[in-house]
Amino acid sequence: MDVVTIGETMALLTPETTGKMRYASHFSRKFAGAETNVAIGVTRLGFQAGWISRVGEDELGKAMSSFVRGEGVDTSQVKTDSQAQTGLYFKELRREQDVRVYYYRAGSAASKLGPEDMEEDYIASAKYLHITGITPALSETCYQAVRQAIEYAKKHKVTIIFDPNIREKLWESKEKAKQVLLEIAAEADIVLPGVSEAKYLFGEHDLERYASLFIENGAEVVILKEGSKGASYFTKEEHGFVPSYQIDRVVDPIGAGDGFAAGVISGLLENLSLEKTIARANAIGAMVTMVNGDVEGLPEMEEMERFVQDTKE
Ligand code: KDG
Repeated sequence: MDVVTIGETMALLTPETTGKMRYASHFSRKFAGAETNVAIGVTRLGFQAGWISRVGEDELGKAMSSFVRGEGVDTSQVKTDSQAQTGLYFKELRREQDVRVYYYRAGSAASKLGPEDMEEDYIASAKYLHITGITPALSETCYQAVRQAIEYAKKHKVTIIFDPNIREKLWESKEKAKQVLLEIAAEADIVLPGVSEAKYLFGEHDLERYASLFIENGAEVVILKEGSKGASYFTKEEHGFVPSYQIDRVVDPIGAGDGFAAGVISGLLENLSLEKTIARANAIGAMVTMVNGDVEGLPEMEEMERFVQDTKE
């Protein structure tokens, strides 16, 4: 396995019309979750990804597992839970700059994930363990599952890549979110915060200071995402900024960060320089925003290369 990830995927319902969702009566049904968005992104680029999760023993759970498996992700570590349902989320596209997300996931099958669902050999077989800040927010057992996975990854020298993915609606308080996210960031080798997430975790600082705070906290590589501008990278030895690509219209921004993470993981798997890795990640993040759905815009390698050639930075 090139990368293993752990987390919840949900049925995603989006109104077929833009504007206030209260007036919508027709919805499209897709599937999405930050972790499978990344796993599918990596798989589409030609690498092997595995997903650890739980789904309900229901129609949505069955369709979701087949969808993720159909995309080529290994689902051998996905358990079916007869006691809990598959989670749902709605994405309301009010206007280009106003996209809202509503969760119906409390008590879902995936929130019952626990340390006993983490298979040591499976995690040890991966080159990268991808962790998001969403999974530990879902429940205490999910938090323990993440801790267990990190312990196995460290034992077997699997590189840990952490995307804070702060979802305030999932946390009981900002203090709790900060405490858990910084604790996990401290265990990670590579962290991928957005600038607003760095601000949430550390308060108002400049980019260099954010990077040194993450490095003092334990990370070796910090990639700070600056939205449509691009991203900066920092290690103890080097730093730089890589601009993103100019696109005419954003159709749906949700999932761009996961596309970015898939680009980072694939670049690192190919031993590209950080600069080339981030250029690829920027391209994939931009491409995801051009299509409705979290994973539908994720490119194959050749498509991504064509986009890079044809699009201005
Ligand atoms: O990054 C996109 C995710 O936020 C979306 O797919 C849904 O996983 C999701 C979540 O928990 O918000």
